[in-house]
Amino acid sequence: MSTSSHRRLLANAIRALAMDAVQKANSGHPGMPMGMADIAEVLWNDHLKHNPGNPHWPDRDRFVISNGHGSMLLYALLNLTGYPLTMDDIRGFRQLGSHTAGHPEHDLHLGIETTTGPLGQGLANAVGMALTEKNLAANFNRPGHEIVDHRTWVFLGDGCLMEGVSHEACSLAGTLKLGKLTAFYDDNGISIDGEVHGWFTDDTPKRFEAYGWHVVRDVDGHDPQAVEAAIAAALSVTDRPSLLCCKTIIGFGAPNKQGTESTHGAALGVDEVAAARKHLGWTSEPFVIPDEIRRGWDARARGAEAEGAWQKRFNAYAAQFPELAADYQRRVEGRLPAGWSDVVKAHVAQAAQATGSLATRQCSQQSLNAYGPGLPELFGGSADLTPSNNTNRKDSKTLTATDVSGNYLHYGVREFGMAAIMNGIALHGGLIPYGGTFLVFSDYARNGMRMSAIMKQRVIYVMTHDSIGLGEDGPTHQPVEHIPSLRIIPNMTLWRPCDALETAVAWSDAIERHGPTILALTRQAIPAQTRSAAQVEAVRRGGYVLKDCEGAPELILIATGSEVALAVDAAQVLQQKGRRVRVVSMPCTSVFDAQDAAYREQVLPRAVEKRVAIEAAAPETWWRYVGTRGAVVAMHSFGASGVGKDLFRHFGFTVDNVVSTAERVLSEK
Ligand SMILES: Cc1ncc(C[n+]2csc(CCOP(=O)(O)OP(=O)(O)O)c2C)c(N)n1
Ligand SMILES: [Mg+2]
Repeated sequence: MSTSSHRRLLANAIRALAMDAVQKANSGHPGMPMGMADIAEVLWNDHLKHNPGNPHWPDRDRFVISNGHGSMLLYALLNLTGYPLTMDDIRGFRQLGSHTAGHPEHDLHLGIETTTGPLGQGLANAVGMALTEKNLAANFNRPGHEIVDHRTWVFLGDGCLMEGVSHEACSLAGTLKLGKLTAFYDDNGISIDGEVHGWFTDDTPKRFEAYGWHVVRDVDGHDPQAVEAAIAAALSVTDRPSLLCCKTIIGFGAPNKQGTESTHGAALGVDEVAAARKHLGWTSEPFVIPDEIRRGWDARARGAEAEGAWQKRFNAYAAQFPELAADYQRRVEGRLPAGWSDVVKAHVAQAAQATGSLATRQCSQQSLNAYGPGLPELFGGSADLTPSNNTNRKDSKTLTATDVSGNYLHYGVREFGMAAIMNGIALHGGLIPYGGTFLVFSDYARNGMRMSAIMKQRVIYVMTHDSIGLGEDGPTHQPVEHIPSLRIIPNMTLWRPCDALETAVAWSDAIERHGPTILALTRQAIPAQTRSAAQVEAVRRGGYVLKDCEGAPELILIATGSEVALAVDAAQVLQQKGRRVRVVSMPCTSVFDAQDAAYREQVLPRAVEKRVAIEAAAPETWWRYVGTRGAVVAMHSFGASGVGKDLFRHFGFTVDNVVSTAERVLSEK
């Protein structure tokens, strides 16, 4: 334990680095790091369990800055405690190619746990991390062998609490009694527009108490002893998450600007930086940390010791429970079990035999039943649509506050919270999360889905009721623009399978992929297609020839999901009329795009310029496949309330319309 004045000195190192880096970049947010420095100093020096020498240590505490504009706080902490984040990295704050991006970008090698910046989501990520810890502990720990035993700490600001997602995530965290989650609220009374009392007057402590949290009020965030006491209180309450409401002064130490919004998101200015140096008694040059202060922060020896002690305990555990230990190691490293590819092969072979009609949401459930039992890390859930999304499987066991060992979470009606919590689960490691809702409500979840994509996390979105085909619920529930708009998110993989086989392949691809996947699935039954062995094999390429003609085709129909059968029927009519027509099923455009040029040319020969794409969604993403001489049978308006079959007819998804569209395309010069 250090004395108060020494502690202040240590905290001032964060303040100096933050104001200097922001000043050098002439861009960034000095206010939060300067305001939360004292809290961070106590947490990191006295409580955080981590090893700068190994940011991958699976039993490390997780630390998340949800008010991610305060990224310089994290970079300063990582540098000072001994992670391989150098002073050059800090000098390069916010510059292209540096590791010190404007907002933290997930980079575990440096100890950056998650990408934050969209306010509120870091808090939800932390909920997912704490939940995962609790679940893994319940499944892996044995009496006397607590090999999973770490905490999740999260910093957040007024903005995080104003955001609705904080409600979704924290309400669920309270219900699930995530006792090892501790949140530090930077209660500085300031957001960008000024003093928050004009737009944020919630009684935050009462709000969190109502969620079932343990709340410590009125902590002086600049008094290390008060912070210490608040943390001690949090540690003593094990059956509820804790919110420590810390009163701070934004920009603490900048004598003329502290306490005002002017410190939030702009460089302090040369004069104010100089004044702050004087005010804080900080005499070092920019980007120079005196040795004594560096020693005070250096956590490498302590970290190595902590991990070494854990490793010893883990070795004892492994000696007694070798299978559990091997499974734990496999899962935290994100490796699939031995024999996984055999499981996929068997299920795919079975799905290839499917006949008759089935909704792809039901096909999806069959795949879950095939893949789930051998994959204990497959962690399901739904935003209160389990019977509609068919996300439960025969080995599903509901996770509850009293039995957290389950592999299925009822997220409640919280689509955004579910997405952001799943990101936290995936980031933590040890579980592969999937969660269901209606595709139309991807809008609610969307920024969380985008964050999965930015961070390339293995999160699987099971999104059913994927078109007007859902029927009577009407236009509020019928996705139109969703499929194309989700397809264009970089790193996002969207599969829209047409039957059991394509669904089986889509699921295996999602589980194997390092990045997020959306499975767009039908509510209504659609017929199984028949395929040759080569075609079965080709599904994993994202697009393939499903029906071909004698000789070179003069026209190609391209379809996905529920429209594949329509394309097949239309092709048959066209063939009967003497036309040479090929049908391409394209369940996943991005996977198809990633195939080699020769394969793509084989499926969609450049010479065949007459093409018609058919998809019950907005047409935009198909023009690049059909070209200017092609056409798209698509949705050009919102849907309507009615029987699904009637809607397909009404909106032109009929054999007649596809045939006449194809004939028009063929007739055009
Ligand atoms: C979802 C989202 N909306 C808006 C922003 C832009 N923004 C960044 S910080 C901020 C104000 C945050 O206030 P507070 O959390 O109190 O931070 P402080 O100024 O106290 O550091 C806003 C609106 C954002 N990053 N994320
Ligand atoms: Mg604030």
